[in-house]
Formats: sequence, C-alpha cells, structure tokens
Amino acid sequence: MSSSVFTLSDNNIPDASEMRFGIVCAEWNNNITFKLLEGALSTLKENGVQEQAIKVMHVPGSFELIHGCAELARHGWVDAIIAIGCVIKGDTPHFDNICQGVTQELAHQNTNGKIPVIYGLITVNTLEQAEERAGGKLGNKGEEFAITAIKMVDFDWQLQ
Ligand code: DLZ
Repeated sequence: MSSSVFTLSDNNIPDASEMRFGIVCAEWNNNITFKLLEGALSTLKENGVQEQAIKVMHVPGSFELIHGCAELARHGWVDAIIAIGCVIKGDTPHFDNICQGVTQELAHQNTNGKIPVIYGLITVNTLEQAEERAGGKLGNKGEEFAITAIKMVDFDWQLQ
C-alpha cells in the first residue's frame, strides 16, 4: 500500500466477543456495497464477534440508510451500527443531495442517539474509484468500518 495513503491503525483492537453489531447495507451499487459488507462481516468475526451477534439489514438506496439506522438503533439490541452505501457521481445534483442528506442525518444520529453509527458511505466520482475501495488497490473499506465500530463500542463501554 502507498505510504501516502492514511489507514486506520489495527493495533490494539479491543476484544469484541461480547459486542453486538447492526449493519445496514444499501442495495444500490451492490457490486460495491456487498463487497464492503463482506469485508465488514469477516473483520468483525476475525475479532471475536459471534455470528448471532450481527444483524444485517438491507435498504434500497443510500438515502434509506437514514431510516434504517434510526430504526435499528431504536430497536435497542445492538451496540453500534455500520451504515454501508455507495454513491457514484452522475450528471445531476442527485449525488450532492444524497451525500449531504445521508451525511448530515447520520451525524445527527451520532450526536443524539445512544450508540455510534459508523459512516460507511463511499462517495466517489467513478465506479473505478469505488472498486479500488471495495477490495481493490486501496483495500476493502468495510474492514476499516468494522474496526472503527469495535473501537467505538469499546469507547462507550469504558465510560460505563
Ligand atoms: C436515485 C439514486 C441515484 C441516482 N444514485 C444512487 C447512488 O449512486 N447510490 C445509492 O445508494 N442510491 C442512489 N439512488 C437511490 C437513493 O439512495 C434512494 O434510494 C432513492 O432516491 C429513493 O429514496
């Protein structure tokens, strides 16, 4: 990997064997989002998360991540949620509307909700850039989302 690319440290990943996670994954651009989902799932399991401690929910598009994450959080069973989506820039303002809407609302849920919501929205100009981040030359960002989720649950648990 290029030294100019910043990556999350995977040192000192907390024990995740007692943690419960929700993943909300958008079906739009699922050639990308399902790879990110696979990366997140395998990393959670590699770090001790039990299969039955992960709830995966699908929503149609990235815009629906907002409602999906809010409802899953309200359900109360999980310690953190990973929101996975991929928005690829087109010729209309739709890209900006979706990116802004989802980003603001997930940020709002992070501030006002009880559990962390991990921002797994890939926003790119081209399909190639998305592929680079979903198992391509920049790795699989889903793995990074999973490690972030584990670290944030540990953060919350340290405050209890
Ligand atoms: C409509 C739309 C468009 C044009 N592009 C994307 C995209 O690149 N990625 C994505 O996840 N979803 C896209 N959508 C669908 C919207 O997220 C949403 O599902 C619809 O606007 C219905 O609310």
